[in-house]
Amino acid sequence: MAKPKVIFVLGAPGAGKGTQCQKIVDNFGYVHLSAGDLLREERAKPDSKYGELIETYIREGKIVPVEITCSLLENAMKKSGKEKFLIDGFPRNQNNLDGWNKTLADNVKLLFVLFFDCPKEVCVDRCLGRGAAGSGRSDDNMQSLEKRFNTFTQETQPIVKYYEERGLVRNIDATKAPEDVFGRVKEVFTEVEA
Ligand code: UP5
Ligand code: MG
Repeated sequence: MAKPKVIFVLGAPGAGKGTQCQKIVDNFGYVHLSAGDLLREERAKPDSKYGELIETYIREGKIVPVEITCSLLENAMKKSGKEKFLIDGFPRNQNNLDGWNKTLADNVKLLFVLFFDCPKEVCVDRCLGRGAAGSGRSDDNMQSLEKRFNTFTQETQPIVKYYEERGLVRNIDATKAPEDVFGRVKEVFTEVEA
């Protein structure tokens, strides 16, 4: 049986990963797995062993240990019964990359890494706007956002570089309106599907 196909979706906090993934799902039939959403769901379970740990890491903009994230991703992939996945917001640091390479990497085919390029000021405005509109996310505040951006710069950008060196990154300008950003995303996916 063919290995499931995976696309990693990376970009700064608020770059529009979730928004664009939804459009890719609607147009190209992928399953969207947001690592952040899976962690937030796990945190909300009353019987979770990891609820408190996850909440602390998210508020502090730190990256949850990979064993937790990879097992959530693996379960979600199995449960879906599908074979084309967008993995949104992962891998975000060296620990994530090592854990992925050790466990799941050989069982899937990584097609490419979709990277949403967006400057900090634009991203911060978007996240604060979402917070003000009642997102309920405990990290949509200036204090958490500073930490999320530090983590992005120090830990996630080197991972993007790692994949760039392997020729796997598809860069997208994420500053424009959602439909315009998706115009470029569509081109990338149309090439892949061809
Ligand atoms: N918006 C979107 N696109 C727009 C556009 N083109 N023009 C104008 N507005 C636009 O969008 C954010 C906001 O901007 C929304 O209001 C949207 O309408 C608007 P969204 O699509 O949600 O952006 P996204 O990039 O998905 O932003 P998100 O806040 O989800 O990014 P993060 O990477 O910060 O969040 P994530 O959920 O991935 O992770 C949260 C935390 O979980 C991490 O900080 C970390 O602590 C933890 N985590 C791990 O530990 N490990 C993991 O593997 C993953 C997460
Ligand atoms: Mg998101």
